[in-house]
Amino acid sequence: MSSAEETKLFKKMQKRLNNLAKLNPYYKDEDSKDVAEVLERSGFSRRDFMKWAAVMTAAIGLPASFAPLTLKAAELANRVPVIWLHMAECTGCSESLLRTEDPGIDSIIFDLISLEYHETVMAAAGHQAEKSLHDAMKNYYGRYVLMVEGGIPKDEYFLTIGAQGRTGAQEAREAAKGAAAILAIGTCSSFGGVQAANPNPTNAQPLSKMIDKPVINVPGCPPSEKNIVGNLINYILLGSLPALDSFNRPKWAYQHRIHDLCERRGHFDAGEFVEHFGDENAKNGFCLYKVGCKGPYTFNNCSKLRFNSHTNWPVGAGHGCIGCSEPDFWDTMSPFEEPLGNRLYSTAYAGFGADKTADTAGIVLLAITVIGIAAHAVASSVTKSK
Ligand code: FSX
Ligand code: SF4
Ligand code: F3S
Repeated sequence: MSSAEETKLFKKMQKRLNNLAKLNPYYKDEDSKDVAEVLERSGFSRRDFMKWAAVMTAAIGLPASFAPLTLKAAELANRVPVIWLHMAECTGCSESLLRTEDPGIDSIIFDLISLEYHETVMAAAGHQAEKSLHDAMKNYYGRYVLMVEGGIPKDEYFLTIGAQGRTGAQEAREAAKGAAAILAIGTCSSFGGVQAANPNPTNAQPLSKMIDKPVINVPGCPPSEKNIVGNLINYILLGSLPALDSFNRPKWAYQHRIHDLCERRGHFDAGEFVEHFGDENAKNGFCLYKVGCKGPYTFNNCSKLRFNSHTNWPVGAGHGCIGCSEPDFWDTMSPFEEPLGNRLYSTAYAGFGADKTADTAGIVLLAITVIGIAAHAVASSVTKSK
């Protein structure tokens, strides 16, 4: 971004935040009125909040000078009503965000925003819950952010919700109508996920194939709390879609490969691999490629931002990346503890389908990468054993 573009964007965001500030906050009770105050009560100082804003600003790809805007956006998060729907999934995406043992600033902000409907965390149940969903859709028509977790069975009777026997697909379509922005949270909602894995008995589909409005995909099984909250903050700041990749994933989070920023990368380059889980090389933190790491073919920021308030991430914990933010990863990336290069590329990537012509170039590149990486692993073991 040139400095003139930066100034223009800064002013645009500032204007949007000023307009949001004029709206009445939606809050659950008097105690949760002021985000900054609640954070302080939870043991976070203003300085922690500012540090969080600096990290989030960098994470969403904005210059450091935008940190005060990120801070303001978090404070104004309760001006944007959110409806979160559950479809076919394991609730891991909600867990990722809300159930950390030691809730970080991300979880607290999310908990404080106007979460008008979220089956897992709302107090209401049954008819009362259904009523709050329909009231929220009516009262905030055209203004709410819709977040959907889970794949949606196209054979609709496989997912019925509530007393009226409505289907998940009906609910998603209806909620999408009045949404100002729509986020598919998790790989299930973004690409179908585990229930869409071969043979996909319920004919589960991504949200984007079940509604006719643009969807921002936030994949990961589950996505990190930073990617969930970061997308919300980004929307509050921008009020429009962020730059997306060919799978409609925000570029700020999904433009780099896991492999490119991995802490074990030096071992990969040096040809130092874990051969079996638990061996000496594993204890030395060597590269996990030969025990199945799919980091070279997976685009996400886990290696940089980690999970649970930056505590750790799969590769840090000693297991390879399983490619959970890529389309059809259950079929294309498994078996998860074997290198992809051991199998024929054509079998491994058959699942991407012929309709993805726009991504053919990427897939060809991926094929070359698979071959290149497998060759590197073999060559380096030969050199080592010599
Ligand atoms: Fe689970 Fe969410 Fe995976 Fe899916 O996560 S963690 S199966 S992406 O929809 O609940
Ligand atoms: Fe890291 Fe996996 Fe790449 Fe090895 S193959 S450097 S463990 S991402
Ligand atoms: Fe998923 Fe790989 Fe990150 S398995 S959580 S994309 S390290």
